[in-house]
Amino acid sequence: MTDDGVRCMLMRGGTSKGAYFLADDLPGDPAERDDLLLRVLGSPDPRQIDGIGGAHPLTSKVAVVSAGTDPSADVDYLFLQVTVDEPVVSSRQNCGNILAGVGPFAVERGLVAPTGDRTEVRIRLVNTGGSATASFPTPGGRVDYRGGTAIAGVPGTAAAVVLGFADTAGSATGRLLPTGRAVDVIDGIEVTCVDNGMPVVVAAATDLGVTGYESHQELAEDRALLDRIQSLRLQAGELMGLGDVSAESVPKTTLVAPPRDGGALCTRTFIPVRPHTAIGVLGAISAVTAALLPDGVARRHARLPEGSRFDVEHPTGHLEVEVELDLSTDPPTALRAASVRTARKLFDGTVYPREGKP
Ligand code: NQM
Repeated sequence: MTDDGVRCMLMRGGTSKGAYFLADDLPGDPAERDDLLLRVLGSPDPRQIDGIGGAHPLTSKVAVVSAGTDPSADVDYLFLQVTVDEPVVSSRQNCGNILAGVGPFAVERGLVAPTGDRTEVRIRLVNTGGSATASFPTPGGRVDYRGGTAIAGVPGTAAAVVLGFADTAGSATGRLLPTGRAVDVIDGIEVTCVDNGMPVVVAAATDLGVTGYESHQELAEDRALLDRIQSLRLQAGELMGLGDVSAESVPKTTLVAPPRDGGALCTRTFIPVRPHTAIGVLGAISAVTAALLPDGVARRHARLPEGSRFDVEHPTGHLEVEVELDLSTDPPTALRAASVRTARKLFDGTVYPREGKP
């Protein structure tokens, strides 16, 4: 950090956008760092007008990257969710979309040396202790963001970033089934609380009076529905051992319905109360995990294919994830998960935080 500003790279990671920093470019003290990030992104303010945040949870994100502290990882990645309209910075969740930019950023900043036409970076997920690998093209020793891979919710195509995950179970709660059950009843509705990379409350859309095929906009305008989602997640937070989650970004809620476009499951996700325009990567992995539980709520609505690849339908298209569970253990054991994303460097430079208190 200099008196004038902070070195920062703005990147699109999957269907999200965030400010990427080297840990060394930020204050070491977490309270000072968070204060700075609120001023960089422009929070709290519904428009984030005086910062670089995009006025939506999907575009109010931060990645803090440093050299790996453990020999099993090339880099450490701390994800921070900056609340748009509250002075809150949370480290309580992972973000698989922002993760897609972490490997390319590590190469851009010289933390990791490229290894030929493709480079694989081993990433420790500092928030939850899990790990991931990201593989992406680096022809001639430079990250190449161009390519032919399309992901729903992002116009055009870009280079594939192949993500693999390990140790996802119980990311924020310590358990794949944080309540110890595949089904709980909250507000008279059956839900499945699951945490395979992301703590998620899964319920049938019809139990909340919607079809599950609404657009993101229709859901955003349904105040009564959003109030019910908030009530569900507040109670689920307690049951999942997360305590009072009123100011937290987790758990998310995913409403499910039978697929209607060739997928395995149709989803509408709330982060934590605003509707997601698509679905998060680890959110989708957790929703599929819920659908694989023989007694879970989502199973009744899913059309599960053979094998471990699942096409998750969401408001703007499809997200394919791979999920492997061992259902012969009690509770089931998460074996591995994977997905393909794209990422793009948008700008690299110096960001100037607003003065004063957030
Ligand atoms: O679940 C949004 C996103 C996410 C999280 C959120 C994500 C994931 O789409 O891995 O990527 O759940 O807040 O960026």
